[in-house]
Amino acid sequence: MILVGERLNSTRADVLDALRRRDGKWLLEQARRQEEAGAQFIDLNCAALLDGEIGAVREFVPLLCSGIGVPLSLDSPNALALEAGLRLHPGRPLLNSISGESKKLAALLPLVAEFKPRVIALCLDDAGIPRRPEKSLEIARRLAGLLRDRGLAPEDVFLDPLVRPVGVDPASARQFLDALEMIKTDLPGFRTIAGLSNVSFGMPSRRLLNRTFLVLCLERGLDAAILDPLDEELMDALSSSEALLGREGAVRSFLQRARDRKSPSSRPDRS
Ligand code: THG
Repeated sequence: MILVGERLNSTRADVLDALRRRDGKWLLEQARRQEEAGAQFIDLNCAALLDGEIGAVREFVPLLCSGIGVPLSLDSPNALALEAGLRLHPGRPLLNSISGESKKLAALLPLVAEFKPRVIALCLDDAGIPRRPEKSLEIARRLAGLLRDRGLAPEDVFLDPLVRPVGVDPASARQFLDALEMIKTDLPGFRTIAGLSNVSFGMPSRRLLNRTFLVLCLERGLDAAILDPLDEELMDALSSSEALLGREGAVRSFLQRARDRKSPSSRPDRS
């Protein structure tokens, strides 16, 4: 499972505060902790700063990139903020996100062709987030084709079927899982991703719902997740599910996790 650390999101009060204070030290520390916990990308969303977003991207993308060993996931609804991030990011970030909306495609496809980032493609279009899994697949196919035509390899494309809150529509998680399975079957080689916590908006026991949803997604073959890697119960659910599903290297990782828990300060050596 490819993990995208979600903590540096300006919807969180502590992150918004740090961005406003221009506290690069705090932001970098959050990024490092997520990398240490296993995140392969660090999501950075500064959108809640509104007019200040692009300035924050220009300041913190270089700072974070110089202090961590993994690329960023540039997360914004604003194409200009994404472009600012792409221009300043060394190596290949994850562009979060493009979608089937015509305005997004017009603004972002040229940037994809120019920078060749890895890309999260949201399965929604000008009509919104589909309810029917067949419609999600249709959008996924179209986006997969457009991104391939811009020079991306399938493994650089993360298709996100977008889960809606289960409190709004009890069928939403099931529809997401069905869309996920159809995409996995129809578009082999492409990757799939989920932002788990959308499923639990407005509900109690959100972390329980999020981690149970992760297990269901794993069973259908989910490749990547945007999550909080510092959530130990979530990471336990991930580790045990991957071991039980026989994913490559997962039993060994599960055993390592159990050993680390017993002796958190002294990691056993490999002899
Ligand atoms: N798909 C893609 N990108 C995404 C999402 C997605 N980016 C944003 C979001 N969904 C995933 N990221 C986050 C980041 C932080 C939080 C949730 C999702 C978070 N939420 C707090 C909580 O759940 O308790 C509430 C925020 C607060 O502190 O007020 O921290 O689906 N491609």
